[in-house]
Amino acid sequence: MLIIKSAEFIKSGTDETHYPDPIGLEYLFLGRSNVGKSSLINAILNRKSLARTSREPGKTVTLNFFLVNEQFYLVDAPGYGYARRSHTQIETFQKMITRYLQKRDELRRVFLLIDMKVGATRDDIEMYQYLSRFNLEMVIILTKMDKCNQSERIKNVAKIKQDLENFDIKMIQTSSDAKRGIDKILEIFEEDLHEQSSDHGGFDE
Ligand SMILES: Nc1nc2c(ncn2[C@@H]2O[C@H](COP(=O)(O)OP(=O)(O)OP(=O)(O)O)[C@@H](O)[C@H]2O)c(=O)[nH]1
Ligand SMILES: [Mg+2]
Repeated sequence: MLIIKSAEFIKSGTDETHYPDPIGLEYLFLGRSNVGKSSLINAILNRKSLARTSREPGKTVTLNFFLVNEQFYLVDAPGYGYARRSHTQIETFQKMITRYLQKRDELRRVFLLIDMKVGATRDDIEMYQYLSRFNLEMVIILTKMDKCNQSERIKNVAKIKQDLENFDIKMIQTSSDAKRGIDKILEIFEEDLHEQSSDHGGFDE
């Protein structure tokens, strides 16, 4: 499993003039406000509060770039579906994400987070459908699994698949609080890194 040797916040920004120089691999974390994006990034990186988290939704307002092992970036995004955002703020958010998805060639996967207890909201379904129009790999992360018992988990997974109208999609159940499912995400990074190095051939002497 991938070992996190270093993790640092590099910068935040809203458009390509602010993105850091690409390093080849990048992952975007998207999801409703309060779903647990920043908490998950901290759990992955094994850091208490590198990414800022809050009980108050709307904590993250820009794309925040975290450099990991000097090998890839994790990008924390603001949440959507936050009722107290104005129409203009929603539009700004949508433009920011669209631009990022169009401009950032290094984006390897989007992790779309859905609260396992709450299930897929209308906004989640719309975001999923929107992302499906891009040629990208998506992984659904179900968050806060500690809030569900075993039978709720089974029931809610089935319901979310049904709501997304996709029964084959890759879903990973996680809890940042209980540190569960994090290893599965680390495995994905490791596989991607491995694939990337074999793509480049073995003759770089
Ligand atoms: N029980 C439980 N609570 C969690 C978990 N992950 C996050 N939370 C809580 O959910 C709240 C929101 O977490 P954040 O990580 O700030 O959520 P976010 O998606 O980054 O929110 P925005 O930045 O507003 O979009 C906090 O109170 C967290 O403590 C989890 O795995 N289990
Ligand atoms: Mg956040």
